[in-house]
Amino acid sequence: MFQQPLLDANEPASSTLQLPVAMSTGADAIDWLYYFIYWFSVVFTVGITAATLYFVWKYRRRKGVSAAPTQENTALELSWTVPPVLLIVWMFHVSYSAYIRNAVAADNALEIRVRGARWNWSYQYPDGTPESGDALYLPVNKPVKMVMSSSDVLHDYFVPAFRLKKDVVPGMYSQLAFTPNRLGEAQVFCAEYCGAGAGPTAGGHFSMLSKIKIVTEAEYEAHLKKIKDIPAELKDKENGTALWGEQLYKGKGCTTCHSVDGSAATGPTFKGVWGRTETLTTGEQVKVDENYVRESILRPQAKIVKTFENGNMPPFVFTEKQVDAIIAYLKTTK
Ligand code: HEC
Ligand SMILES: [Cu+2]
Repeated sequence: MFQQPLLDANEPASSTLQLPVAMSTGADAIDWLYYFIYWFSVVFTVGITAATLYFVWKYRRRKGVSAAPTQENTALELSWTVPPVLLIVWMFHVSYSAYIRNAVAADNALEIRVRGARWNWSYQYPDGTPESGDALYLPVNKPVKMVMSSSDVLHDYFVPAFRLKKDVVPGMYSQLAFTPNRLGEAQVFCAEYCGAGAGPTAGGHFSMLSKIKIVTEAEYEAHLKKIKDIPAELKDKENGTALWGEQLYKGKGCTTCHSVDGSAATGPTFKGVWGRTETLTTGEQVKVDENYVRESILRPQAKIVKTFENGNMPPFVFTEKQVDAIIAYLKTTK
């Protein structure tokens, strides 16, 4: 294994001029390569430009001097062909081994399901627990394998701190393997332009952000335990379930398509949604009740509300308790 010593977020950051702090084991090899190629390009660009300018000056047109015919020079030609080819073959070899190191997961890797949808990332832990916040928690120094898919269009999972980026493609799985080795937070972006929403509250490609929180094993276990249940601070409150539902509504990206103030967006407003009668694309009428909301969240394409045909709500993964909480919240958004 390519295990590196455990680094702490409080230690001086090892970010360089161009790259953010490296937080995974594969990152060092990538950084080395990046800077090698960078300086390689700098040296040759400067060298070739300087030589060109020098020769332009040296062999400029002068009165009474006529150009001598150029001759073949095998030694010179070999010298600018063979060494660069060898260098490039060697660079390919080094890059390919760094790539393979990041493409093959360890046997005991923690398997995380990642779903991309316009415009949020959602996660599922190995035991099936969906991540309810906007951040994935991972224990430090444990190999991770991400199995990624898209619910709608092409996305791209990009974690600069890990030096990793992989397309997330509808209709197939893609994978990422890494071992986070530094406590702290890694920013996640979508690196594939995946559209823009309509309406004032609508999001877009730019808002498809997420975080990976790298924590100790104990903190990871505690977090998993916590997200399966209603947050402790809401437990004893009278309207705790509805407040939890509100947290989920805000934390899971529902706000990008659903308002609670009646304003138009990609999806129907949640203002007065409970008990409302919706007309579906089939012409059928349905009353918004527990079963309808449940189905709308877990299988959004089953019943489509008329005039919202193009909204394309992605399916969400929630526990039963979380669905109950959202239902409780929607009863309150009058
Ligand atoms: C990408 C935009 C988008 C996101 C994000 C989204 N929805 Fe939707 N939602 C829609 C659209 C469009 C509809 C209407 C079409 C349909 O019924 O599928 C809809 C319909 C619904 C309905 C039925 C509402 C009604 O008036 O009939 C519910 C309930 C719902 N969404 C809940 C949620 C929840 C909860 C979330 C967050 C966990 C969420 N949605 C996130 C676009 C979205
Ligand atoms: Cu995207």
